[in-house]
Amino acid sequence: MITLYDADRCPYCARVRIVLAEKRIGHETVVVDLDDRPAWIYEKNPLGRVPVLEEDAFVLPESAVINEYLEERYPEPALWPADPAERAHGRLLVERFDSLSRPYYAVRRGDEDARDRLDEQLASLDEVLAGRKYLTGREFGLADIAYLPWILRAESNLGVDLESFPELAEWVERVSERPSVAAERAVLAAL
Ligand SMILES: N[C@@H](CCC(=O)N[C@@H](CS)C(=O)NCC(=O)O)C(=O)O
Repeated sequence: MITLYDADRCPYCARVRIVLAEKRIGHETVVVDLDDRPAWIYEKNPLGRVPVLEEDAFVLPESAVINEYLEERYPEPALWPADPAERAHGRLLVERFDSLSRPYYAVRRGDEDARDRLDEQLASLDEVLAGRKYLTGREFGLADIAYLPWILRAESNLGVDLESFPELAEWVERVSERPSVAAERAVLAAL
C-alpha cells in the first residue's frame, strides 16, 4: 500500500499527486497540517516537510526523487521520453527548477525586483515551449509536472497574467485537458 503525506496547498505535493493520477496508482492520503506539523512527520522526513511517500516499509521524501521512483517502479504510462537526449533535456529543466522557484518565492515575500526576475524565467520557459510541445519533449511528462504547480499558483496567487507568455498560456490550456491536471486545478480553486 502506498501512502502520500500531503498538503493541498503544497506545490511540491501537487507534483506527486499529478504523477499518482497519471499512472493511476492506488494510494491513501494523509493530510499534514503545515501550520501545526505533527511530531511524527520528522520520523518520516527529518526536514519535517511534505510530500513524503511511503510504500510498505519504504519511506521517501523529496518530490523530484519521489516522482523518479514512481516512474521506475510503475513505468506505465511512461512520463519520460524513450529518447535519451530528449529525456536529458527534460531532466535538465527539473535540475534547474530553482531558477523559477527562487524568484517565485521572492515575489511571494515581496522582495524588490523579484517580479522582473520571475518574468524573465517565465519568458525562458515560453521560449522552450516555442521549440517543443511540452517541457518534457514531444509528450507530457515529468518536466511539465515539475513546473506546472508553480505556474498555476503564479496565476492564482501572484497575479501573473500568462497573456504575456503565449506559449506558456497555450501549454497550460493543453495540459489542463488532462484529468490529472484538471483535478489539481480543482484542489487549487478550493483552497
Ligand atoms: N524539496 C522539497 C520541498 C518540500 C517543501 O518545501 N514542502 C513544504 C510545503 S510546500 C513544507 O513541507 N514546508 C514546511 C517546512 O519547510 O518546514 C520537495 O521537493 O519535496
